[in-house]
Amino acid sequence: MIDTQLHGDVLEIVMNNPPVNALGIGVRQGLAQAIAGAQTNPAVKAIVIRGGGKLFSGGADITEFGKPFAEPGLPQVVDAIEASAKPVVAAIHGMALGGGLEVALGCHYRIATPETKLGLPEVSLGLLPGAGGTQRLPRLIGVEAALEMIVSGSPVPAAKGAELGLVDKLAAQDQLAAEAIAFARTVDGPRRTGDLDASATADVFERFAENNKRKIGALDAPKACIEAVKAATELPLDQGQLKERALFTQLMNGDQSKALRHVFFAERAAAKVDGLPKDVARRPIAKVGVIGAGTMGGGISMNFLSAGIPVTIVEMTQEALDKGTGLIRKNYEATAAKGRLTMAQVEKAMGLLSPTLDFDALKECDLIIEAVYENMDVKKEIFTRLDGIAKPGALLASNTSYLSIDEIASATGRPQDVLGLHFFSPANVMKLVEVVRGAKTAPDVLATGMDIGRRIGKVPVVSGVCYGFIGNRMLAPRLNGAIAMLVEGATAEQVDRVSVEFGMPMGPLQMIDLAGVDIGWHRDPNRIESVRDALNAAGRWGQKTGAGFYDYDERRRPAPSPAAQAIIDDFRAREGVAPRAISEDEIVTRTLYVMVNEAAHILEEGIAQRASDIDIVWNYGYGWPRHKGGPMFWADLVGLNKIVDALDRYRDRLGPEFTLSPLLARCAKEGRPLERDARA
Ligand code: 3H9
Repeated sequence: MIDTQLHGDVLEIVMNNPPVNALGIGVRQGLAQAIAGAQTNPAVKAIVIRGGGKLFSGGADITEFGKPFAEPGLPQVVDAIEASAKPVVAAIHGMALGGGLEVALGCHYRIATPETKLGLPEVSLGLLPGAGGTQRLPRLIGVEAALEMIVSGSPVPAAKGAELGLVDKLAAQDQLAAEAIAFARTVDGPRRTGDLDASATADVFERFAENNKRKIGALDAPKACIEAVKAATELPLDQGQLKERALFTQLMNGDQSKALRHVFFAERAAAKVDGLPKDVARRPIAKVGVIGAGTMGGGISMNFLSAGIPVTIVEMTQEALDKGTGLIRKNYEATAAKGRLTMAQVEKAMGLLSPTLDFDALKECDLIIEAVYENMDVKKEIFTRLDGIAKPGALLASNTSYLSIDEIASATGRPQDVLGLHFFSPANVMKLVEVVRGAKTAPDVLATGMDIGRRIGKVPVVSGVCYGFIGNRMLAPRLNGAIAMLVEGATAEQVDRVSVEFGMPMGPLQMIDLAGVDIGWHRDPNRIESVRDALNAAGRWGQKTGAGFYDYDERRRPAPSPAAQAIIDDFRAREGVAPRAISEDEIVTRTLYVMVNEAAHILEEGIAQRASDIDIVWNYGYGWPRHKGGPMFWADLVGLNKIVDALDRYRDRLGPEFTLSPLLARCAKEGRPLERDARA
């Protein structure tokens, strides 16, 4: 894992631990031995450390976390590097992240290629830099810049690193090793971490915490990062490192970091498709067609346009086409107004869009995505038509949120080319795409669907065919439970508060207001069979009409609605339901535990490949708080017995469609987590 080579009087130490040169025990031992050996070798005058392959290092080996650490630990290795009596130069390319950057900070000098990114992203794993990073970085670049890097976790490019004093010299990629060796010969001996200028730091921590209050919220790691950097201003290096270590260990053992580490690996696992050979050939996608220029069709198109892929968008009427195209432009211009795009980029994206009323124009496309309203007959008609137009081998995708991909595919003579690509609203923003694998979807079609998702910056997750796929199928019992509790006596604010306090971006009723109370409504104002019917009949269709379960102001901020409450009270009275007090326990059961139960059904039926995929769906499609892992991870944390007991307790209120998942019951009984191997 460590290769060494003597170039005259300079020892080159190369970390070789593909794919990211993680600093696992083998690398740590190798580094420690090489540094120690260099001290006693009179032929060595200076040392260069670099990474083999595509980067310097992606940091500590995260797979070792949560287990007992093997010696030497990374802090010891970094201390040994800094203590070297012979100058040590880090030659950095690609990335130096987390422990990787901490190794570089232990080195006396740093030389990097201009493309390099340097960062301490530990905070996104619910941790802090635990190998001296919180103590050395502020001493090197100042407290404010260090706080920013450590608490945001965002890497900086090498040029910025040079401005900050983090990088001493830039060198082109093909010159890096040679320049680092030459540089090592010229430096003035070891240069160790200096003292911190504490004079300018009086109120910086309070100000920083205040300015970032919203981002930090309930997260433990950013708070601990601030505390650790503060310690750098108060304590000598060795004592500061002890404080850092204590905070690191505390975070490592906490549930938030466990959850965030789970999400890190879950996201990577989701990219892997069961039963699909890794090397299956992909079909080339150079041109995309989108059918329907409504909100979804427009948002979907933007993803491809932004990635530089031309899109032909088809509508039925010129009016709808103009409206849709106008909305795409408006969205791009709004992003430009916020400074996140230049107008040249807007024009470039719009230049790749070909709006047309001519369905035949789709014959050029390698991937065609249907994004019309949810009606099976309409979708089948479109796919039959597509079958006659699309070129051989084109991927035919539906953005349906609920309907059967198999039935849609049956309308074509090429069901092997058909799949679901289910985007989440707003489709240009939300990262999730459910890639729906039909019974006949060909392996290369599925693999291409996953690839194209990643190419446009999404997180694709495979789902089997069922009503609502993974995400929306779990949403149904959550929304039904929320509405039923209103009829039984809860208020909308009471129900939604539980989810918001949990960390979701909004509660279930706020979500219905956002999506539209009228979705799926029969449109007969005299037929009032549910609270939704009653609200719809009164014109309360949600945010778009300024009124739904809540009242909305012009900036779409919700306020409790006496009018909605009166409609609910009236409906309750008509149904002869006596209102009762609804406890928080019941709200949790009927809005969260029911989702876990539905997810267990989904897992058991093989609709989701693995429990962690379900977590990713809820993280990226619905804003489940990452520091709570995802519904399945969270369920294991809460305790499956507790969930099953609660579901049993409220079983008579969960509706006739409720059935306890046998998998959930079994895992609870056997004390087995849902998360691992749950279908075995
Ligand atoms: C830390 O350093 C703590 C220290 O302060 C203190 C210690 C005492 N470890 O993402 P990819 C795997 S905390 C183990 O697809 P890319 C990954 O699971 C660490 N494994 O590649 C995947 O495996 P598989 C701070 C790791 O090119 C494979 O490598 N560092 C690690 O798209 C390829 O990964 C970070 O938070 C790791 N550190 O992106 C950086 N990193 O193929 C974490 C990756 O089996 N890493 N793997 O699915 C990243 O952000 C990205 O991997 C990176 C490359 C940007 C480096």
